[in-house]
Amino acid sequence: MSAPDPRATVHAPSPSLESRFRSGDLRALSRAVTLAEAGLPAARPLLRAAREQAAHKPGIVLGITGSPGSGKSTLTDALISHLRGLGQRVAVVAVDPSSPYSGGAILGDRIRMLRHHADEGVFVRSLASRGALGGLSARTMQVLALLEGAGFDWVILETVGVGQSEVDVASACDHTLLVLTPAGGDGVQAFKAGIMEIADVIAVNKADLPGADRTVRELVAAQGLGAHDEHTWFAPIHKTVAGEGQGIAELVTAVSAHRAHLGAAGLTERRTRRAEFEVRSLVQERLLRRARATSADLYARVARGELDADAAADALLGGELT
Ligand SMILES: Nc1nc2c(ncn2[C@@H]2O[C@H](COP(=O)(O)OP(=O)(O)OP(=O)(O)O)[C@@H](O)[C@H]2O)c(=O)[nH]1
Ligand SMILES: [Mg+2]
Repeated sequence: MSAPDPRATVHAPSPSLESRFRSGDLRALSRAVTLAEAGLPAARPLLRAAREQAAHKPGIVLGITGSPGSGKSTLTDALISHLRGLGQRVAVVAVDPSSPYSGGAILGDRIRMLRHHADEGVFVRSLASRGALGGLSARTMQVLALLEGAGFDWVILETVGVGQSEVDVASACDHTLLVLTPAGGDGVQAFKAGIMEIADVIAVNKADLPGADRTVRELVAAQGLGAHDEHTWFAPIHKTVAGEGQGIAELVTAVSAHRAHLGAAGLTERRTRRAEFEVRSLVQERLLRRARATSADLYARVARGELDADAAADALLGGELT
């Protein structure tokens, strides 16, 4: 008999990791997050356990998006303080510090949020992973599921408000908070870019700067332009000054109102959509990995006209070459 592969034993889930995770042990959670982030199979039973626990006691999984510098991190920090004051446990995932857009900002974010570090009711983690198509990675969604399963009442995902991840956030979370500012026609831009459609709640942050009221009026007007009926949810719009904690209670109330609007059926629908998005992302990631690993010869044959691109794609997907 050959010796056991040491790598297999290092990452094998000890029976107690799952039970410690289930009992809300923060070290076990930390370990689970690390395993999930690395995409290791040992994370799978923990992910199932997390989903099972969350089904009994769903948390509020809130995605925050908005253009760079709009104040997402400052708002997140204010939300942590406010929610802690209400006795809620809060987990935060800040995504994509590797992005060229966020520069070194994430470090500042972490330092700011570190003031909560001694608080067992707060968990902050930043993730570098990016999805195959530049949006959120399936690993990020799994980390959200783990945090929720660990019993956090609120799980907040702060994304870089650029490109695909800005839109993905709505598929990865139960509720989406869009952060805009009075500056530079932010609201009109969001409307044009279709970002407003994914918002369940809107913050007009930096309301201490001129133009906040006008921005709110423009947003309200833009909301009225979209198709709607008596069931349409109009994202509540609140002015905030994140650094001062102004408007934060109103945002929390608005998110809770959206949860009530969704109801049990609406929440199940969102959760199914989240799961679908995660599975689809995994499929994309795997297929692209396979496509990248494919020998250049396949592509050379397409380039020479010996094979058409559809046939090459079929071959990659494991189908017959036609
Ligand atoms: N005047 C004013 N400044 C604010 C407010 N909220 C945040 N800021 C400032 O805006 C800057 C950017 O804030 P962040 O919270 O880092 O913004 P962000 O959206 O997380 O930025 P990225 O993660 O880099 O996209 C910081 O200098 C904040 O202090 C506000 O309500 N009013
Ligand atoms: Mg930030």
